[in-house]
Amino acid sequence: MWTSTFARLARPALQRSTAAVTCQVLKACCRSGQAAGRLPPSLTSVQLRGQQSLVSASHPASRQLVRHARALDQERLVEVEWEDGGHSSYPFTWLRDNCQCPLCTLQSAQARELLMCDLDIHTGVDTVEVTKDNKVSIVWPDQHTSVFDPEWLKKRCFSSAARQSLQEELFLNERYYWDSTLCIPTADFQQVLQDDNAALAWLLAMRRFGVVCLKGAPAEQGQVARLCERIGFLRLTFYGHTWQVQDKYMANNLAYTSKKLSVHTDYPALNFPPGVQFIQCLCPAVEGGESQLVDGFHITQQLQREDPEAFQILTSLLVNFQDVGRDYCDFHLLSKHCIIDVDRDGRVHRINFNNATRDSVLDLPLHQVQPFYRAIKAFTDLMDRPENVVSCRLESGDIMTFDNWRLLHGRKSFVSSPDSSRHLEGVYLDWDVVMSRLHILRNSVHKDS
Ligand code: OGA
Ligand code: NM2
Ligand code: ZN
Ligand code: ZN
Repeated sequence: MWTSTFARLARPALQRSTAAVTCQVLKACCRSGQAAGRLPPSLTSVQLRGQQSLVSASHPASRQLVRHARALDQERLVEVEWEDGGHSSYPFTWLRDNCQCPLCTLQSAQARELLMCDLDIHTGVDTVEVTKDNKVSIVWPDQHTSVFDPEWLKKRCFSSAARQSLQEELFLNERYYWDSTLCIPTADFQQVLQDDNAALAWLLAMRRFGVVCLKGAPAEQGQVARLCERIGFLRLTFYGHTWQVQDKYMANNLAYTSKKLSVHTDYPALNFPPGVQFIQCLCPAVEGGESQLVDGFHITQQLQREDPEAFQILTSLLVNFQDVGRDYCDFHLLSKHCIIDVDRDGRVHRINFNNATRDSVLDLPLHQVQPFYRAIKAFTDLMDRPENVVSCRLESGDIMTFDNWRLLHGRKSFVSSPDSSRHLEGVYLDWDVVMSRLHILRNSVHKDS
């Protein structure tokens, strides 16, 4: 089911390439622990500008009924038996820590008021019972009473399967990897601004595929900022609230020339690079300037398989970046990153790579310099492999919205002409702000459904 849904969204230009896309996507799926070939249960389909798109989203919590609850004093667990015969266990300490009563929780902030100094991490329980309205009520030795909703408890079940599915629902870390056969997902700018369903579909697709192109925006300055307001707020950097990509005299960045930009992530000179980027075409080049997109997570997976030594080097050696100049104000940025950041489980988390701002300062012992170059070269060779690159020509008004921690993007050189000069406007956001809007949209869309 999910294969065909994906195939419709990422409709390959050529029929013969369907299999390749499907294959890549399934591999990515497997990596994140998802069974291959099945649509994750949390995904449903909606229409997005005539195309099928994947929209999440976890279903609203279904009604849970408790059949029985009891204290296991030896293990210091409350065991809940559900109506369907399943069981969940909750540690006494955790239950006391998370009492939802107005004394323990500041309800207006959904914040814990109970202090650590008042939490007895060795507490026992006096009684456990299921109330008439099917809640789990616990009386503690000091006669404080906690009452827990069954849905609230079920969601927080400690079993490995339940934790995995809740973490996926909360953080949406499942990604669908792609190659040159991707048909860039599109959405309608006006719909995204006006309709919560469309906005949710847009953000979910950006999270999962790393890129969505918005069509139908007026080709005038201010639209990317408007789009940020739809989400929350933009990320101010030394290049300003929004920034103008144009061929500029005495450019303070390679991007502000008409030269080729090899694929890169933006702003690794910041120690916390922007997570999301919107870039709108206000005026395309007369000649040249085509965009290239590469799925950085996909090529990282390829590198790990094909050249584990290079992968090891790029995930462990720190590279200096620098950015010096004047724009919003004067700046002199220094940072250090692994080119490939992985999380504690070894899964790729962020790519940090812009060849233009990679510093000539290289904090490596002599014997590591050549191996380091060999590793970067292996990685950039993968970036340049035609089967990994999606090329497109932005049309006037188009807004590319993408995951700047994952996507590598670049452009061909272009011919500057005095009467019609290429002009793009861009803006950055943090993933925290985008994810926050995503969670709110998901809740409101579900409430209405
Ligand atoms: C940039 C950039 C792309 C383009 O400004 O960082 O990647 O098409 N621009 O000019
Ligand atoms: N611009 C486009 O890493 C970078 O320097 C990316 C940033 C100038 C805001 C370019
Ligand atoms: Zn309480
Ligand atoms: Zn860029």
